[in-house]
Amino acid sequence: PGTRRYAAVDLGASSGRVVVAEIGPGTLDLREVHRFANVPVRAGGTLYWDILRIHRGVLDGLRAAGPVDGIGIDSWAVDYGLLDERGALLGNPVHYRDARTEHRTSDVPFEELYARTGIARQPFNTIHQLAAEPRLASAATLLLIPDLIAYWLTGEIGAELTNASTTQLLDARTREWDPVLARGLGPAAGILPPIRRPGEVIGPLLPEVAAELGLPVATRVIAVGSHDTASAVAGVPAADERFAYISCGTWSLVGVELDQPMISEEGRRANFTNEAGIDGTVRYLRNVTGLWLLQECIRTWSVAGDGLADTPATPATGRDPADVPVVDVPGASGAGRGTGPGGRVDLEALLESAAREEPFRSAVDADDPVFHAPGDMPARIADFCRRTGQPVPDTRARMVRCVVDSLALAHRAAIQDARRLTGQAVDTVHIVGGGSRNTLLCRLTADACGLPVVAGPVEATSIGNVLVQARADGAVSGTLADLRALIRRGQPLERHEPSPGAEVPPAERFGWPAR
Ligand code: ADP
Ligand code: LRH
Repeated sequence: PGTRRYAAVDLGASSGRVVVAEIGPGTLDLREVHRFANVPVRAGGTLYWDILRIHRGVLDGLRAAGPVDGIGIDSWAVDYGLLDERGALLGNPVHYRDARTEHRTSDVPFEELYARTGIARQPFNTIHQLAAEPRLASAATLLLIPDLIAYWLTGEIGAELTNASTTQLLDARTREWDPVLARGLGPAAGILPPIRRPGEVIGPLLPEVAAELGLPVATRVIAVGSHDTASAVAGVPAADERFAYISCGTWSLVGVELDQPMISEEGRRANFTNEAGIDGTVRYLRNVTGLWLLQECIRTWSVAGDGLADTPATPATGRDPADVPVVDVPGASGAGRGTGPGGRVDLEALLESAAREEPFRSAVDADDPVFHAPGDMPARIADFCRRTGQPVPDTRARMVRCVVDSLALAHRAAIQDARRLTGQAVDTVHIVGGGSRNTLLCRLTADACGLPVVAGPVEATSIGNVLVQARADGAVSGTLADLRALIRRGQPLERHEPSPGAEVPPAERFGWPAR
């Protein structure tokens, strides 16, 4: 029983990474071997993922990983590629932040969609994107992003369960495609591939891929929780069941883990979703607009250049950042540094100055749809504050403070709702993902919730990914709780107690309009 090695391919909306885990009896060691920016491209008025660039990043990462006992792939949810009948990709996958679903969504009433799937209302859910999809008539197969990468590696076709649940086409109870919703796709009903479950072997590498990567042909790709949030929640180092989690990156996915879907009118109104988790669990959570707000501020400031070092907060160049690619974020060595064309926006320095600003001077409703599309986020935040009679953040530090304060309020609201809707006791809030590095946000979330926050691991998603592979391969055994115990033992975690006497104002104080 020596050490076994597994590669996690984790594709986030802001960056992709390949992590190698060495797993021995009771030990888990991780090493990031490759990281690349995930930069969407606008062309002909549509916002696309640069899927071949992403695939090249995956191949480079797997080459750097060297021989492994398994490869698992996860990514952001809902987006897909379409294949023709010969297996060729029909154009670039469209980004879930593209505007096409503003004009066209599924005809099925939301109440019925929720009753069948348990999935919350999001205009970008796959079922809605398909209603706005012009390429459907030529498509033979739909593959979600991790399934598409797995297909290019192995030639095998399937739809991994956890990510399939985010399409809003899956029956929440049977965990198979909902036959009525699938028939609603009309002639395209047959494009949905068979469901595969986390832990199933997808297949060995195609010989030509193995040769290109310098890996043995027998190297297997194993299905994991291919929805990044499913792997992240599996990677939460919870000690018992009394926890809530925040998977905090581009989005904050805030909720609790359940054994069964909970489909209620109240949950529907509160926009809580029932996504499929590992081992039959349900991720009962709300999508909170997360560090996207900060990412877009930084991108805007990078576009604006150097003239705006600290004040004013809004760019003066007149260039619309929506037309400029998302900045190159984390390099393997400088994770978290927003380095734009000028490389001048330093996230950690900004957060330090934000921490010195007056708390809760102004705050925005992070989930307001005005913040969804790429664009000039500082201007939108300023406008929101102006419209709601709040002081407009007039320096970068104040703008960042406003974003972080707003996210802490949104975290509190979602955790309160999750507790109220499920009756689940919550003693600890776990924050995992890149946002667990944001000490200010972790601290304010602890204060707002009045609960201790355990921050880390940063790479919970990759950890959840490799542990599901390792268990399928026999290198570890046990329940999700056993896997979590392994994480707790080996990973650096930081605990933030709520500060004594901290007062976080109620959201009503900020005068937001009802949505
Ligand atoms: P995704 O998977 O959605 O691409 P990540 O989980 O990688 O997102 O999180 C990325 C975010 O984490 C960044 O946008 C940034 O706000 C935050 N982050 C990363 N590194 C740091 C850091 N050193 N300090 C503070 N925040 C950080
Ligand atoms: C986070 C995430 C989230 C989805 C969104 C589209 O990366 O997968 O769970 O809702 O991207």
